[in-house]
Formats: sequence, C-alpha cells, structure tokens
Amino acid sequence: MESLASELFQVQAVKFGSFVLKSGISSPVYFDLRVIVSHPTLLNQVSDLLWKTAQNAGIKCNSVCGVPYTALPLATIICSTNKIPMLICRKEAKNYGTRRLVEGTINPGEICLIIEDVVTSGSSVLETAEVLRQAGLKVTDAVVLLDREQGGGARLEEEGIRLHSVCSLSTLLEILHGQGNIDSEIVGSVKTFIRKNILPAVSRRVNGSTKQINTQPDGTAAKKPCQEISYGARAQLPGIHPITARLFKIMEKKQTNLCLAADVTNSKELLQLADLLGSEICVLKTHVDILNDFNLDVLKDLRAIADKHEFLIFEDRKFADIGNTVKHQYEGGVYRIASWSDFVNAHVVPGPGVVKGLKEVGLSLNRGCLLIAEMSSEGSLATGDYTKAAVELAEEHSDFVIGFISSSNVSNRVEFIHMTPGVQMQIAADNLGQQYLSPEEVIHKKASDIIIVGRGILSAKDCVEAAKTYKKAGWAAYTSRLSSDNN
Ligand code: 5BU
Repeated sequence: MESLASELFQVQAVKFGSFVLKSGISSPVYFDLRVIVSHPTLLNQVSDLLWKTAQNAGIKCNSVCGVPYTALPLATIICSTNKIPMLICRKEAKNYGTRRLVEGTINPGEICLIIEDVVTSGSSVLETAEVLRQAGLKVTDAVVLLDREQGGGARLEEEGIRLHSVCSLSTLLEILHGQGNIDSEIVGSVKTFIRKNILPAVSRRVNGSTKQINTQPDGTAAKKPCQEISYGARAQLPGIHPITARLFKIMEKKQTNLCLAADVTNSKELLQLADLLGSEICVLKTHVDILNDFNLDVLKDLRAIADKHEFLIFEDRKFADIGNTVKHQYEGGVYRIASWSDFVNAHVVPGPGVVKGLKEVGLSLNRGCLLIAEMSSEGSLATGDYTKAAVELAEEHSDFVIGFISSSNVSNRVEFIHMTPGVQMQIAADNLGQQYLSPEEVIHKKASDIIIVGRGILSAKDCVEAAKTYKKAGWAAYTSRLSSDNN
C-alpha cells in the first residue's frame, strides 16, 4: 500500500490544492484515477489489490463489472487474470440494435461484484447496481480502491451493498504524510473538509431514523426510494426546499396528487375553474400567455383562490434562453411570473446558465423550479444523456430546483418531486403528438409523484366529476405503490 500511495501521488492520480468539484464546492483534495491507464504497472498493481481485497473479504461472485469508465480497465484485468466472466454496464442503452444496458452473458440470479475507483456518495456504484439488478443479477458487494469516507459506505449498506475499500482517505493521508509527500497543514485541511462534507443518507432517513426499505434480502432489484416513502414523510426531510415541503404537506393533507393543467384562454374561466376544482388538486398549472385578456389582477385573484383551497400555482413557462434573458422573462415583462407563481419550469438545453439566471430572481423569493428531463410528446429529444444532464443540473442547484417534469422517476433523490404531463384515461394520444398514460401507469409503474391532467378534465361533460375521478385514481395508484413496496 505504501508504494501504491506514493505512485498514485507521483502520477497525480491524487492531488492536493484547491479544486472546484462538480457540485460547486471547493475541495483541498482531488482524485483522478483515469490517469493510471498510462501506467501499466500501476494499473496491474491496483487491479491486483482490488481482487485481493475481495478475496480477503471472502466475496463469492460469478462475474465482475466495473463502474464505467475508470473502473472498466481494472475490471478487465481482474477478469482476465483470474479467469472470471466480465459484464459491462452501458451508461446509456444504444438507440439501435439490441438496446441492451448490460453486455456479456447474464445468468439471472448469479452474483456480480462491482469494482470502482473512488467512492464519495456511492451514487455511481448504485447506478451500476441498479442496472445489474434490473437485468436479474444479485449485487451484494462492491470493492473500491479509495473510500473518501464521506458517507458512501453507509448509503450503499442501506441498499444492501457492502463496500470494501483497498484504502481509506485517512489512511492515504497518513501514508503520504509519513513519506513526506504532504505536510501536516494539508492533512489537517483535508480532514476538516471530509468531516464537514459527510453526505447524509438523506434518501433513506426519515424523521431521523433509518428505514431499511429498499433492500431485498437476496440482493435482487432494489426499488427506487421514492416508491416507499410517503409524501408526508418526504415533507419532513431535513434540508428540503420549502416549496417541496409545502407541496408534499398539501398532497398528504388533501390526499391528492393531481395537478390541473388549466389550459383555458379566458381569465374568468380560469378563476372559475380554480375555485370549482381547487379542493381536488395540489397544483394548478397555468400557461398565462394563452389568456386573451390577461392582467395582473387576475393572478392576484388566482393567488387568493390558491390560498383558500390550498394548492400551489405552477406557471408552465418552459424557460429556454440564456441566463440574462430568462431572468428578465421571469421577473418582469407583462406577466411578472416570479411575483405570483410558486414554481416554474425550464428546459436544460441552454446549460446551467438558464438555472442560474432564474435562481437570481427566484431564490430570495423562496420560489422553485422544475427541470424538463423528459417530455410527453411523440419523438421528444429529451431522452438518454439529455435526461441525465437535467438530473445532474438539478443536483447541482438543489437549493432552487425542486424536481422534474418527466414521464417517469428519473432521480433516486427523494427530495426531488416528479411531475408527469400526458395523463388521460379516455384516449392514448391527440392528433398533434401528445401521448397519454393512465394515472396508474404514471404513479405506480413509473414512480412519478404528480399527474398533470388537462383535457382529460377540461373536455369532460362534468369537469368536477372528472377531477374527482383523476384525483381518486392518482391517489389509489400512490397508496397501492406504497403498500406493495413496503410489503
Ligand atoms: P393535456 O390536455 O392533458 O394534454 O395537457 C397537458 C399539459 O401539460 C399542457 O398544458 C401542456 O403544455 C403540458 N405539457 C405536456 O403536455 N407535455 C410536456 O412534456 C410538458 C408540458 Br413539459
């Protein structure tokens, strides 16, 4: 281990200084294990140590899978040297050919060992484990070269995965310090950083107690945490955004996960609808720019109705410009959206600037924003890497981003809310590309949180009755999801 630590330091796989991490926080230590592919002896040494760690822990496995990409060559060497079948997890399904997410021979029920270079929160290992489990494999252990000791082990444990590390960050610090590679000041600053940045296993902790709800005893398919924690419990999560907390509380209290897409073009009609259906819904979604007779007083009245019936207002503005422009569009202009809308949504196509711009206006007003990770329309381009990028952007700005517009659950983090448009029980599609799913499909099968219904209610003969029906169906799907997942 001593020589490995020194070599990792020499090749700059571990660096000390000041680095801005993906999350935006500044770290005094940085790992880049990708560089070891240029050092074949080191590559072999690391692979050997990973396999020895697995053997010392008594791990039995039928195959090995490296978390893409850094751990792929490590897994390859381990498998080739020790004659073990390897599996490769794709980050994305190909959009042609087999669309497989796992390459290699899958024998359902067999155990696959995960190999990783560095573990911080454990999320990369979890993503790979989820894909393998969905393919029918069991995942019980992961071996990692370096554990940053920031809570990844505990998080994985909660998901039924034991984490074994070749080396912990504190041991690495001690060795490098002993060798004279780093001084005590660096050791102190890294230790302080780690202590201050231990990631809480927020997705698992409800009211301070850890609920072992996601793990199957045999290590098979873990279900998404959102599927098991009630809306009410999610409202209590430490550090949850005030808008999300309010929304979850309203949903629990009114027993509704229905959002009305109030797509009408007349203000009077909008206010009448809001008052008529207010008791059935948790959110009223507006397209304020389709009103023929818009004026700000209408929104004042709508706010009053929202407070009376306890629902939130969501302007479906779909911001999609550079930060500076969306800032003006959100704050000013004719609509003054930030002054009355509890939350809005944005496309991620412009990159982080769109969120930063909106945040400059919304944060101090305690407003929230959904990112459009997927769309309900046929041929939507918001899929695969695009959806993933939306999730990453949300994680980076979770002080303002409260969740997603998506057709399914795209993030395991229970503090994010998922809202799904394209819900209707009568028809499967309209003639302009809209595609519909049922409340049961959206809430139970796809593990979303809120159904957004427009014409399913608005075009019904009796829209109050229709709203009640959707409310009931959405809630029934949610309660059956809760009970089936907690059994
Ligand atoms: P419908 O009448 O239930 O089809 O209305 C759906 C509403 O949701 C409508 O206001 C759309 O603008 C909105 N919507 C959508 O349908 N699909 C999407 O992907 C997004 C928004 Br984002």
